[in-house]
Amino acid sequence: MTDSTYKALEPATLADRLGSIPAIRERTGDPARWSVREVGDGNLNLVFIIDGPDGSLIVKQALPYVRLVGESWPLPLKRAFFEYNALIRQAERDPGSVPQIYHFDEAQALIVMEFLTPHVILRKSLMEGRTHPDLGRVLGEFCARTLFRGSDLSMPAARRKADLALFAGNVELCDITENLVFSDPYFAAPLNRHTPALDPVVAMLRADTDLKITAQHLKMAFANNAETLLHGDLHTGSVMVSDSETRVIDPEFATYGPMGFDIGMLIANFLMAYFAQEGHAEAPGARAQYKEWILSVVDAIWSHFSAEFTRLWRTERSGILYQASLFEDQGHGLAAEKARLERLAAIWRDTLGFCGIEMHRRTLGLAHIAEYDRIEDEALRATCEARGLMLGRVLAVGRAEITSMAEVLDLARKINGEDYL
Ligand code: SR1
Ligand code: MG
Repeated sequence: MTDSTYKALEPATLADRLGSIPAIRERTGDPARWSVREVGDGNLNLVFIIDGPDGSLIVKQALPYVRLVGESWPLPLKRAFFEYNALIRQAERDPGSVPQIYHFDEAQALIVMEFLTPHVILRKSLMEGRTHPDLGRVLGEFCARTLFRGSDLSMPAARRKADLALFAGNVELCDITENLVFSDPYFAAPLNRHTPALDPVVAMLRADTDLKITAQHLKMAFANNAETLLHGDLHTGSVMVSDSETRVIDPEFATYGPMGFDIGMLIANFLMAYFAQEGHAEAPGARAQYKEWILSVVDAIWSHFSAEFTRLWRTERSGILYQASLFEDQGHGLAAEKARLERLAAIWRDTLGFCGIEMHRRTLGLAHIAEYDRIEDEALRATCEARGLMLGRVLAVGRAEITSMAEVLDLARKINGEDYL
C-alpha cells in the first residue's frame, strides 16, 4: 500500500469524504445532518463517531505515527489492513464476538464499523466497579475459538500457511510488542516511566536475572512459536461491554504467535484491575466483594477457555496436527485426550508467563493502564502497583510450578495483603 493519497480525517471533512459511500450513507442517512466527534483515547489511532439521522457508525483511521508519542515515532498505515483481516477472521471463528465491518479503505487506512451502544470500554467499567454477566465465559470462548480455529489444529494447512505469511507483514506492530513488552521493562529504556515510589521494587526486578531470562524465553516464544493467529493486544481496553453483551475490538497487533499470549495478556489486565481497586474504592474496603468478582472472571476465562478448547479438540480437529486418523481411528482415543491435556498444560504455562510480563510492562514501560494511572494518591498507587509487580514476577518465573487457577487467585489475594514499599 502506498500512502500517497492518504489524508487524516477531521470531523469537519468527514461528511465530504465519506458521505457518498453507500455502505455508510445507508446506515446513517443524509451526511448534511451528520454530527461527527473524534473520540479516540487509545495509543495509536483516530476514532470518530458519526451520528446521522438514521443511525450511528464508528470510523477508525490509522495515523502514520504513534499517537501517544507523536510524529517522531512513525508507524505504517498498513496496520489497518491487518486489523481488518483479523476482524473478518474473528467474526468467522467466533460469530458475534467483534463489531460488524461495513467498509474498509486500505489507502486511507480506515475501517467503518458498527457503533456499539450502550457499550463502554471494559477498563472504564472495572474502575467504576460495575459487573457484567457472562464476561468470563464470552472472553474464554473467544480465546478458545479464535486461537483453535486459527491454528494447524483446525485450518487447512495451505490456508494457515497463507495467513501466517500475510500476518508476518505486521512487522512494526510486532516490533512494538517485542520491545515494549519483553525488553524495555527490564532496563531503563528511554520511553519507560514509573511511579517514583516504586524505585526500590523496580531496582530489585531489574537486578533479577532469572526474571530477565524468563522474559527473553517468553519473547522467543512470542517471536518464534507461530501457533495461531493472535488478537495480539487483548487487554481490557480492547473489550467493550454492556449489561448484556461483550465484544472484542482493536486487533491491529494481530500476528501468528503462541496461544497463551492472548489469554495471559487478558488475565494480567484483570489482575491489575484487582490490585487497583483500593485506589478507586468509595471508602476503604468498599470494593472487597467487587475484587472477588474480578477474580471470578479470571477463573471463568480459563475454565471456559479450557472447556471450549476441549470441545473443539474433540469435534473440530481437522488440521494437520494430532489427526484423528492417527489417534481415534486407530483406537487411541485415550491418547488423543492425553495429548490434549499436554497441550493445555503447555498453553497454561505460557499463559502465566505472558501474564506476569504484561503486569510488568504496564507499570514500568511506556504504555500504562488507566486503573493505576488514575489513582491520584501516589503512595497508594505505588502500593497497588508494587503488588501487581510482585505477582507478575511469581507467575512469570514460577510458571512451571503453578498448576491451577485457584493457586493463582490465592496468590493474588495473599499479595494484595502485603506492603512491599
Ligand atoms: C506505542 S503503542 C503502546 C501500546 O499500545 C497498544 O495498545 C499496545 O498495547 C502497545 O504495546
Ligand atoms: Mg488498541
